[in-house]
Amino acid sequence: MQDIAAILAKGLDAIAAVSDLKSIEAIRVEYLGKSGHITQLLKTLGSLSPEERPKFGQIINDAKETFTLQLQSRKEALEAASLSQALLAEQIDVTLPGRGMERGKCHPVNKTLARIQEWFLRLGFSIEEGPEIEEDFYNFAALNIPPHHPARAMHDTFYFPDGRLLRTHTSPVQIRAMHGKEPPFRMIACGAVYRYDFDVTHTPMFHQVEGLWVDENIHFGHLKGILENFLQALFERDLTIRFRPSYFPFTEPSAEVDIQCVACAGKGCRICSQTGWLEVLGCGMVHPNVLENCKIDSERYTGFAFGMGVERLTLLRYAINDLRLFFENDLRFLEQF
Ligand code: 2NM
Repeated sequence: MQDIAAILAKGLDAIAAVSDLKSIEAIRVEYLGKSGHITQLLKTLGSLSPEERPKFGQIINDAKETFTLQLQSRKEALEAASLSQALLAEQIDVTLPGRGMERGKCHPVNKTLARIQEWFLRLGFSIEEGPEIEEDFYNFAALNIPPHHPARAMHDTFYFPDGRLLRTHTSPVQIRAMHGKEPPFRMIACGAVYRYDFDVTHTPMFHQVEGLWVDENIHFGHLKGILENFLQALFERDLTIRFRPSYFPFTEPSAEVDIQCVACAGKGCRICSQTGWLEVLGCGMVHPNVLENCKIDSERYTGFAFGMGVERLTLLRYAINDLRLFFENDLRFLEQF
């Protein structure tokens, strides 16, 4: 009787003292396992007389039940404590304010593009769009660029296996807009163009705006007047402009347009390579072959056209010295416009 009471008392003390789930399992094994203290007590029953056996059997079973109940409730208490500790450790405060998204800004290239578009819209030009994946006819043939012209070489043009290509300029948009229709046409075509070219001053994708005015009696004077006014509005100053003879297959005559250097006002600096001039666009009178390719009567109609690179104009407008900044999308750069 004393043994039983002592074993039970010791067991209950051990349960009360335990503070983790691993130790509680060790105690269960120590008392209730195959050779545990209480299991051993039950095994002694066989050596008792038949008269004593039920009495001691009852007492040992009561002790076992008391022990088991205590063990179970202690285990549950420890499990509950460990769960609430885990929940506390993983607690997050869902009411805290978020880290906050940084606000986007209009890209400087888009700002320049918007400004160009507004100016030409005010003059009654329409804005035309077209596909970036083009056919040879619209990108080259219709523009009087013959099959073996160097501009078609693999080194300038991204070709698809089926012979289509990424447009190298936005003129195919204008060809599509004119083809088989009757002038007058007064439009600009804006968008991404692609050339196999990548260095400090060239990226394989950039943006162009090309303009076109076709009607009866359109002449070079209209071209000069429009472009001079446009460039003065874009750069917001009374710029001096010059036209230099040039060559494009799709215009005749052709010219390149320079503005007086915006950095040194024509005195000569690094930006203008000491010339005092910056080349900003190409232009000319639309070649009669181009009009005929669009089924337009080149005896009756004439027109002028021009093209410019939006990235280049943006560099000059904001005095940015590195083209790569446009493509990195670093907010510290973009936030400045
Ligand atoms: C330029 C320079 C000169 C041009 C020609 C045409 C079209 F479709 F009407 F023939 N669009 N744009 C043109 C003319 C583009 O970019 C430097």
